[in-house]
Amino acid sequence: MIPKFGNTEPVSEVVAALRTSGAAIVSSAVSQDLMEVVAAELRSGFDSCALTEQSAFDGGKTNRFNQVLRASSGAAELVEHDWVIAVADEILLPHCANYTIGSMTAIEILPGEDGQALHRDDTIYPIDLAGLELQIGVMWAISDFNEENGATRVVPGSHRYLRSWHLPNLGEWQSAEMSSGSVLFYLGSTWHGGGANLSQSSRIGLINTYCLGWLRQESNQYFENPPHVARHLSPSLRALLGYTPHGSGDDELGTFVGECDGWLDTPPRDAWRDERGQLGEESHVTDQMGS
Ligand SMILES: O=C(O)CCC(=O)C(=O)O
Ligand SMILES: [Fe+2]
Repeated sequence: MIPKFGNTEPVSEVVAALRTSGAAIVSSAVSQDLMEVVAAELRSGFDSCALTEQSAFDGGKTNRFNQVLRASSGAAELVEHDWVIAVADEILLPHCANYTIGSMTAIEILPGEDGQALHRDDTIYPIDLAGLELQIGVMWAISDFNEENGATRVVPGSHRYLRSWHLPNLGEWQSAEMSSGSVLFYLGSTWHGGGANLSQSSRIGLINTYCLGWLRQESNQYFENPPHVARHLSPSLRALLGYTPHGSGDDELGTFVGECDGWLDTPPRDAWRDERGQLGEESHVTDQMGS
């Protein structure tokens, strides 16, 4: 089963389940009212897709688009929701000073769509190390998700198989059934895919991925959310998009000197101002030797 939690349960239990099963659901993390707002904001984006950008992987009866923050201010609440930040902190911060959004994708699976090929999202990165998660996926149920309408299929425990090793049993997938306003967390290494929609109505979700801050983002967030868009967003959201450096001092990555709306010279959260990796000085060595 995909472990499922109420929205008042401790984050630590959700994170423990996510580490063990590779996926976990938090029910009713936000109100249905918010989801109705987001659904209305995304509508014209879905309609203008008109199934134009399809591939075998993306499906022939699925509308998808990025640039979600331009379409929906409600989505900004989802992207930096307390639950998401709490879970992402636990999974990603052990391996980076700060993390960023890898991609934001609004997905509408229409009636008649087939099941998507099961896959891992982290195969975009040419590395696979046991215990090192490169990214997490966060799927918000904008409509209700159930097996009939194409709820995301997840293979519990499949994150434990290295790519170079052997395949988990992909037949063991389970549907991430959840009500509108709920959220599915899954690891980048967890096998999953969109479900077949056998119902008469569409299944609508928003997947945001969050990756280690020293990795290249899956979608270019600076083009998706250029400075004139980013400047209207909160500092924490701008930081999540990458409008702040990773690390500090001589080890900053993605640094920028100049004028840019939205840029933050210093990451807005204490936890993100990390001194790890600073060049050592002789005094550090002698201090450690107790002299
Ligand atoms: O739509 C879904 O439920 C999953 C989509 C997905 O996993 C993907 O496009 O990478
Ligand atoms: Fe995926």
